[in-house]
Amino acid sequence: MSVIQEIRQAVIEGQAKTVVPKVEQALSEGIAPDKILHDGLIDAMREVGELFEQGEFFVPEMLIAARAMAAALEILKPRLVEQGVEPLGTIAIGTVKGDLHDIGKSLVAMMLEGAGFEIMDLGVDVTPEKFVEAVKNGAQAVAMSALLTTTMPNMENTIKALETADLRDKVVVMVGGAPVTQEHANKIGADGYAPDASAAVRKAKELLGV
Ligand code: B12
Repeated sequence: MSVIQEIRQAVIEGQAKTVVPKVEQALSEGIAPDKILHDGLIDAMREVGELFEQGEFFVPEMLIAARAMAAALEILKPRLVEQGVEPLGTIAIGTVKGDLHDIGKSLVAMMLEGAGFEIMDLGVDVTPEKFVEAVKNGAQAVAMSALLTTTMPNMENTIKALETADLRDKVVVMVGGAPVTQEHANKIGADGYAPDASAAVRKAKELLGV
């Protein structure tokens, strides 16, 4: 089994103690951090989602897999985030109200930071009011993540709250997360959508003109 496959397997089994030295090993073997991320970690979470759907995994298994992934991300973060000199702009990012999934959101935040943006990480379960507050505090863009079909409407609610606060035309709104699509972004009046963290960086640069 290759070290990438071992990493993938350890995340699926939720073995944080195995995954950490394996990621270190992969890095010392010269494997690119984004290969470890995509082929090892992200692919493992996709598999975990499938196992959950098939009724083979339950919430506790998803949770320990997520913890193993988070431990691995801690090691990869310095390798993925290269310090930009001048901040390109400030982006407030969060997972919408009612939704506690934070891995994808944190990954997008990490990559945006690496590309030179200043990040206000609002965390998970973020109310429309908190996003509005962040814009009042200087964010030029709002990036919302949702992983549940039941919380996707809170993206639209946040956009409405920005309109009510008379801030909608002062801020760029980006959305993403596994169930979110370009069509959905268009429907709710977001400015942009991206399917993954690297595409999110490209989209943020395009929308902010930097
Ligand atoms: C890990 C996980 C959990 C963990 C979360 C731990 C954590 N700290 O995040 C725990 C166990 C807590 C959990 C709980 C639940 N979960 Co869950 N979970 C997952 C799982 C397996 C992986 C999610 C993940 O981290 N993926 C890896 C990351 C890297 O991918 P990502 O989030 O999609 O992010 C990428 C892109 O989408 C994009 N992106 C993400 N955000 C943004 C934002 C912007 C602005 C942009 C541009 C791009 C972008 O870039 C990211 C990086 O490439 C998914 C399955 C799946 N395939 O998605 C289910 C899944 C999302 N969960 C699901 C469910 C049902 C639940 C629960 C309701 C289960 C329950 N009965 O309690 C609860 C809900 C809790 C809540 N209120 O939020 C369902 C949702 C079904 C649906 N249609 O709504 C899924 C799809 C599983 C399934 N197949 O049924 N879950």
